[in-house]
Amino acid sequence: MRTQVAIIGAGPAGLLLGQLLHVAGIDNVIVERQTGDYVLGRIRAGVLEQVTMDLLKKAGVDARAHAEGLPHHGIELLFQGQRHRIDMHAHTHGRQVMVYGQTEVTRDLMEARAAAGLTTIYGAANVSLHDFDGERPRVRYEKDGATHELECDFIAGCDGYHGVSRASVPASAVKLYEKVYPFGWLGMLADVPPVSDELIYCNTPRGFALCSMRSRTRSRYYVQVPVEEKVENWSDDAFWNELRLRLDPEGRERLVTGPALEKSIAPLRSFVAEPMRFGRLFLAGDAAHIVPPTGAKGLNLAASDVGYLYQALERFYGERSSSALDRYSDLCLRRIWKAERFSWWFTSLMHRFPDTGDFGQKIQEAELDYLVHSPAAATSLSENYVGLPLESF
Ligand code: FAS
Ligand code: PHB
Repeated sequence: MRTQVAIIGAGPAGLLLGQLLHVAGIDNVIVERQTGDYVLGRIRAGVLEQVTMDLLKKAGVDARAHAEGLPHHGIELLFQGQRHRIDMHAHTHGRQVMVYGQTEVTRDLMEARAAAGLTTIYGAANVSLHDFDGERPRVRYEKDGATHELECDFIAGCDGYHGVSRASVPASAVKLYEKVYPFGWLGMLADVPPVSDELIYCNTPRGFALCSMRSRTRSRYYVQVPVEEKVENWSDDAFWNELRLRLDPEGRERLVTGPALEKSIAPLRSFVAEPMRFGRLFLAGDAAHIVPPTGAKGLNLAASDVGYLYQALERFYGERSSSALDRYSDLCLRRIWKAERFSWWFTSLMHRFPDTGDFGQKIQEAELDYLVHSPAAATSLSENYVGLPLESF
């Protein structure tokens, strides 16, 4: 089989790239090791930046996000038992975020891809990448008891943190930066109305908590737990009781509980692989970087990588120019490192660390107090949270 761009991974990065390339008239095949249902079953992100919404529109898949998503103009910070609203819309002269689950983004992209009759190989085993340092890269995989080979011009490694793409690059050719946090997020998804109209980020003596949502009838909550914690140790009641202890009186009053649709623990890390291009292999999304979810950047960074990559490939096929491809990695990394900084800063501000101590707690509270009373500080948080603009090639 032959295609112009072989995409490894059918998560949001791979699917969005495939759709944008299709719209640009560039043939592509996606090779995914799981089933489509497995990919849809992973509960992850919930907040889309305007940059991501713009890319979904360009891909022709933003209709349901606009119809069912919730535009949000602000967030609340809860600390010392008090809630404070950050009016991000005002601080960014009208920008907003869209609350719409990654699962739904993935579903919309999968349906658009199927409707366009594009090829997605699900259940591909032992995927391997070959000759991406030359002019004729190839992807091999096993399916239905046979080994298949996909010839292509380029490979897009959209296969996440544990994927094969980054692992196929010689260790000497890539520099890794990593910070692992000493805690995780225990997440709960339930068909109960959200405790508030906007997201609430909580800094409490018991640790961080986040009140989020997927719709007006489906809520997503997180509590910080020790990194060694096991999800089987947490009954639904134990989760709801812990969340109550981290909420303010109004939140406790309004909290509606119910059975978990999904409950899982996500570890937190900051990670970047540099560069993101190796000959004719381009990394995008979690294959190249991970952020702690505090700043809601993971999915959005995957989208912006793909936004840059599709434009660069469109220039290559349209103008036979490699100039944008040559700048891909630098442009992505400038946006990635700003998002890494914001996500690290917001995580450091909102969580209890083993060495936070009394002095560290006072410093966190002083910074939070400064944030909610200084327009300059609130503007800085707001412009990073709603998403920094994409640069031009
Ligand atoms: P993904 O990991 O989503 O997709 C990679 C795809 O590649 C997968 O389908 C995988 O099966 C496939 N693959 C892997 N190896 C392969 C191989 N060898 N061959 C073929 N296919 C292969 N971000 C937020 O913004 N907010 C959040 O709250 C949030 N919560 C998260 C919770 C968890 C538990 C995790 C793991 C991540 C979370 N993220 C969150 C980040 C997450 O949303 C990612 O940023 C997003 O999924 C990135 O999308 P992709 O880069 O497509 O990677
Ligand atoms: C979510 O709804 O899953 C979510 C929202 C905001 C975050 C992290 C996760 O910062």
